[in-house]
Amino acid sequence: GLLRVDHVGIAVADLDEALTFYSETFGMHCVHEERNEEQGVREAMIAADPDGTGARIQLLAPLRPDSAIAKFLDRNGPGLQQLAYTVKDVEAASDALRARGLRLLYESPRRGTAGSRINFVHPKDAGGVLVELVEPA
Ligand code: MC0
Repeated sequence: GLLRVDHVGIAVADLDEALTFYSETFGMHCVHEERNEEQGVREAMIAADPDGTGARIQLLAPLRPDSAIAKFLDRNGPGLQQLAYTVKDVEAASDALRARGLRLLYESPRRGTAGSRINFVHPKDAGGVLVELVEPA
């Protein structure tokens, strides 16, 4: 099952600009940054609390025009794109949701942030929310 909210993902056009905005406006700081070529994103995890162990926000910027984030930005502009939950076992969690009739986007898990394993529930099967399942490394 789901253990907790892992992060909330926000689509942005430019990662460096967004990092500056969140830092200068909200005093949030970056706890992790990477490129994920398969997902076509440059992403940064940011946190409000000084030790970075509390809730995290994932800023997601497109690497390519055909990526999921580029399409989202074209359609909606910047804003909330996904809600991610931590799970212990992403395969088991995916199977349990499939058994309840939900469509998972990937047949088997793919690589997510910081070596995690991830899958997604189709937003049309989750009340209009793109739900990500994250099994941390
Ligand atoms: C699309 N829809 C959404 C949505 N994206 N609804 C809520 N939240 C979103 N983010 C809606 C569309 O408006 C459309 O509704 C319907 O879903 C189906 O759209 P579609 O045209 O069939 O599909 P696309 O091309 O819009 O793609 C949507 C889909 C895609 C979710 C399949 O974005 C995808 O594969 N996402 C998973 C990968 C991903 O998001 N990667 C970036 C984050 P209407 O009513 O108009 O029909 S990478 C990441 O997150 C990693 C690094 C990590 O956390 O570790």
